[in-house]
Amino acid sequence: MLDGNDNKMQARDKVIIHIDMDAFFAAVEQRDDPMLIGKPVVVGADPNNGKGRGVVATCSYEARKFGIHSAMPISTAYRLCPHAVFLQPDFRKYKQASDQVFDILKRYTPDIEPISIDEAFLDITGTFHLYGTPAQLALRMKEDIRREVRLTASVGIAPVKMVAKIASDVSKPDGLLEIEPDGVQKFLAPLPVERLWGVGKRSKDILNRLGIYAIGDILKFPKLKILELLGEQGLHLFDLASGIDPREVSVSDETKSVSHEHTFDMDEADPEKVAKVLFILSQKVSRRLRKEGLKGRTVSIKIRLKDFQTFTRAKTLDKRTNFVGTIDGHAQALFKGFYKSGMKVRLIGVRMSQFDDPYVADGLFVDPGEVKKENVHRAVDVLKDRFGEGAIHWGA
Ligand code: TTP
Ligand code: MG
Repeated sequence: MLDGNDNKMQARDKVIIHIDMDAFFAAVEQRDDPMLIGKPVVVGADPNNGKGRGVVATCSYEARKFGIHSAMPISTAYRLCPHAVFLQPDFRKYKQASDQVFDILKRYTPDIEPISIDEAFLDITGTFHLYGTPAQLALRMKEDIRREVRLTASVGIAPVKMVAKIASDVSKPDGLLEIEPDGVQKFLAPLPVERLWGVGKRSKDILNRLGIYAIGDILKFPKLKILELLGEQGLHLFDLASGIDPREVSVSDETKSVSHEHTFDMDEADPEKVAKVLFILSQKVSRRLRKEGLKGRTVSIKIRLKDFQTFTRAKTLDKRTNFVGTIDGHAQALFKGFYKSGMKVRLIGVRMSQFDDPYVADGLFVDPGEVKKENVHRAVDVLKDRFGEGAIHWGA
């Protein structure tokens, strides 16, 4: 039963972290080549003496002083600072650093929402006390990243996502800023309105015309007037300006996978038979990935034994794939590594995960061999769609 005090209890404040690596691609390049430290470094398309097409991916803080920024035409960047060091991106290196960083984040909470290759939200409400305070947790996390990955990150801590994100942004680079629940309004008030989520160029112009430049101005304005001019979004703005943002840190990693499993009619003691089933499952996973336009980087297998004990083994690849040979090759190797004589397998499964690398577009590395292989896979898919799974078999 609830006692009479319960209705006086406050909803518990969440503690949310937003973490974002500083000048990520450029920082990795500076880390790996000490000659680049302290210099303007621009990572992006080839500037080709100012005639290059394409854009800047990012640049070091030294290059930002010249006005260079992400998504700017590389020719403009060249004009602004011809003596900068221009480098073409090496995505594999960035992905590796990113994986290391995410592995560190996982030490501090399982509630992680990856946003991009260098950015994530963490809900540390239930774990920060293990490290003292939220700020102490954040400092340790930053220190782990500095020591193990040799990069700097900026961290914002706040009771809601939007404020945590703004806090990490304004503390950059190598920053740490905590906004406590009762300090949120004071923190937001002087910031320009376009800092609020959802305030783009159009809303900003409308607000500016009303004399609203700072977030604090919104709260002083008649609500009805804003509603009239901006509709529903106007009301939402009042909430955001007051620091109300109900969005939760959404941990969606598990849904981002494609898997197939098989339960044996009788527990299987013959590893050769299990291997055959693994191959069939790998084919199904491979095909489903292509159907959904996906490529995964982590192959895992699930093994349930006679006594219902369940195990997983995983391998993360250098490159994303949906090719059956690659998936099956790793699945088989994982199973071989796991199997011990006398085991009886009840269930076996194959899963592919880790699909998105927002900036690691496959189009950047068009390899004719891969294209050919891809076409063969598609042709087999078409036959199987038409004539059934058994219509055609992959050779060894
Ligand atoms: P950001 O975190 O936006 O930028 P950043 O880490 O380089 O710098 P900051 O210190 O301001 O956070 O993006 C992370 C990486 O994503 C960036 O290093 C390069 C890549 N990227 C692009 O390739 N194109 C883009 O337009 C942006 C914004 C980023
Ligand atoms: Mg960043």
